[in-house]
Amino acid sequence: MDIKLVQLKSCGDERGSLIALEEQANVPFKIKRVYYMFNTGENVRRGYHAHKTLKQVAIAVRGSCKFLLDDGSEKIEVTLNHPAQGLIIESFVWREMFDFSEDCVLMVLADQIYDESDYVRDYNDFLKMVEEK
Ligand code: T46
Repeated sequence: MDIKLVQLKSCGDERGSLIALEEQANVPFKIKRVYYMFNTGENVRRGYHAHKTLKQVAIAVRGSCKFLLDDGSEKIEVTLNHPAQGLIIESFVWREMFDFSEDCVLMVLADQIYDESDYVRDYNDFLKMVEEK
């Protein structure tokens, strides 16, 4: 599986750092939604789904967490631990997020508004859908 972990350009000076996210530039789609998760409890593992069409970019703007990405034939673990790293998550990739640091703020930019019907929450259904693609 091709893991797309992009390095986001940081504009730093003596005052600190700044990263700008721009649709169809360093974010490879039109941004329809932004959400972020924080205060994630110890040993929490979340996600456990794939999306039929949604594309996203995930950035740990503070702290760190891990992703398990699974395209149905390969599983890869990715650590996000820097605000200048953007993980592109394509559709039809099963994802689980875990090992959140106490201070982790995981921000996600998405190309669609929230739509429960886009989720595939059963792993066997996911495998079948990948096979039939
Ligand atoms: C994904 C991973 C990386 C909303 O009302 N609007 C939203 O935009 C989102 C994302 C969630 N919600 C509600 C639905 C649930 O009641 O927030 C609650 C938690 O969402 P969920 O259980 O889907 O969270 P995760 O961490 O399992 O998954 C989320 C995204 O839903 C998902 O698209 O790819 O983060």
